Amino acid sequence: QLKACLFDLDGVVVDTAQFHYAAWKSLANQLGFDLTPEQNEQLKGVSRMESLDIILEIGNVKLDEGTKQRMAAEKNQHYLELCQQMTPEDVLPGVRDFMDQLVAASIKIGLGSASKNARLILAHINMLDRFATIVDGTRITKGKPDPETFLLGAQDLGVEPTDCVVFEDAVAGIQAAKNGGMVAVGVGDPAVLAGSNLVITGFEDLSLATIQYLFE
Ligand code: B16
Ligand code: MG
Repeated sequence: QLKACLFDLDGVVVDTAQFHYAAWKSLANQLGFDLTPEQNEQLKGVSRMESLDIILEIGNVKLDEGTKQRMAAEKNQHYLELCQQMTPEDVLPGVRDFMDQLVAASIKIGLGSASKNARLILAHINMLDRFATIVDGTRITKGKPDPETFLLGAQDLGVEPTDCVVFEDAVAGIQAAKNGGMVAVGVGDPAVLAGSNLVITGFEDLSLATIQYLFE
């Protein structure tokens, strides 16, 4: 029975995925190679340092630990600069309406993000108080596809993982939800998000009944 919905942040609630991509791409370019949108899919939902490792592998570049820390910090600074322009209007279409349906049906709402910037982003879009719990990159020890992010969220909300739906735009996130025994709804391209119980292109016109149907 559906009791809680756990939302990923980047790429689900707000389109910060484009800013992450732009910041990583410019770092790759600086190192002398390109980062394609396909390669970028591997970075979604993955922590900052793990993302950097994947990028360095793509470019076949080896860096010492100190340089890696500096590059990650530079990427984050660039990312945050891009995020400065964000306002409540940048919340993806239909997200607020869908959450209103959840509230009306007494279904709990939580956030499950790998990002250490999650609270800052939520403040920009004025959504900090929409979530009964916020699990972000500062709270977890094992990133997606490990289920820790979402299991902590379910625990905070006092619900069983099997009573939760996870909304995710990342392959790693869908795997994390499945690994945690939750229903996984992909937000994006069905070809990329194989393994989801359902893939939606966005929240516009999504009715709660469609999600509840997944529990029958
Ligand atoms: P930060 P999500 C993830 O957020 C992003 O998808 C991923 O691209 C990013 O590397 C990760 O957060 C860490 O973000 O550098 O801000 O700590 O999709 O799990 O909400
Ligand atoms: Mg995401």
